[in-house]
Amino acid sequence: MVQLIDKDINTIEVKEWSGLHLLHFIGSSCSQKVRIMLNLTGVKWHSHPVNLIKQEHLSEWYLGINPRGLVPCLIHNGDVHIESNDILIYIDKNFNKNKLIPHNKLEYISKELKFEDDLHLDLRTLTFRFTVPTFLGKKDSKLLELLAKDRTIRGQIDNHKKNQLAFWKSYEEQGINDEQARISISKFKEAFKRLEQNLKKNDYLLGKDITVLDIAWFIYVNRLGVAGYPFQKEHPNLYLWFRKLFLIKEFAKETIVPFPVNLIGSLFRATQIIKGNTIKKIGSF
Ligand SMILES: N[C@@H](CCC(=O)N[C@@H](CS)C(=O)NCC(=O)O)C(=O)O
Repeated sequence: MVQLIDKDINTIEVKEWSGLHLLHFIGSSCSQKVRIMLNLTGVKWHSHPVNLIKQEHLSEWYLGINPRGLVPCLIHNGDVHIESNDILIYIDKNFNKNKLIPHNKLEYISKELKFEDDLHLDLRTLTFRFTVPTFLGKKDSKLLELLAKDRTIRGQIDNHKKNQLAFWKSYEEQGINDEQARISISKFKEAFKRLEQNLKKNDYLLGKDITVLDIAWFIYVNRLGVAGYPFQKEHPNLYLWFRKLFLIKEFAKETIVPFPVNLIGSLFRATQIIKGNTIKKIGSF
């Protein structure tokens, strides 16, 4: 669980916030994941949008709450929780009557969520290669310097952001090249083959009931579907599972993209198809 300790938090006003607060961005996959969880529990929460396009997550104010400069972040009665998967477990433990983590499965689920989180940079790689125009994706160098400053998580200098900084530096210099995209696609192909196997015999990833694993992977499949990953052809059970979850309003609601973003995305993807820059082509599907 990544719950910050007192001295990690530099934006001290949040320590006074009572109730449940989520700092999040509409189009962020990790935020969508947590919002689906909150929708399913029905718990009341306060919304604090953090606009990633305006790079508000790299402001001194936000870095004083989440030193990693990432959304989402959950604040419960002044306690600050980061890392979306840890937040899912926290919500399930503290607010959820209809448990989405069966009591004897916490260890297994935690391992699987770690596996999913380890693919997050690959998700970002494919998102930024296939769904976001480079001019929109680039970060302000001054803000990256702010992010690079040493800050602590649970009292220790946090090295977690080194990978992120390396990602943004490389993105600034050369965008996402074919080789980077291929590596990320092949990791997902392997991960999805395993999920496909589970779904041959089960309705959901862990059996007959929805668990947090379904929430976590739903979001990845949604994002990669937008990026053009051919789920229906490659992983038909996963495709049907996604469609089934999409019929549940608590899930569907979080995948809606605001009109201007959707329009820019659609135009970008259309030009990429014309140029032959598609996930199908790069991934040799
Ligand atoms: N492991 C983190 C990853 C969070 C993450 O990467 N969030 C993305 C949005 S989905 C973000 O804040 N990106 C902003 C950026 O990298 O500048 C979690 O699960 O919370």
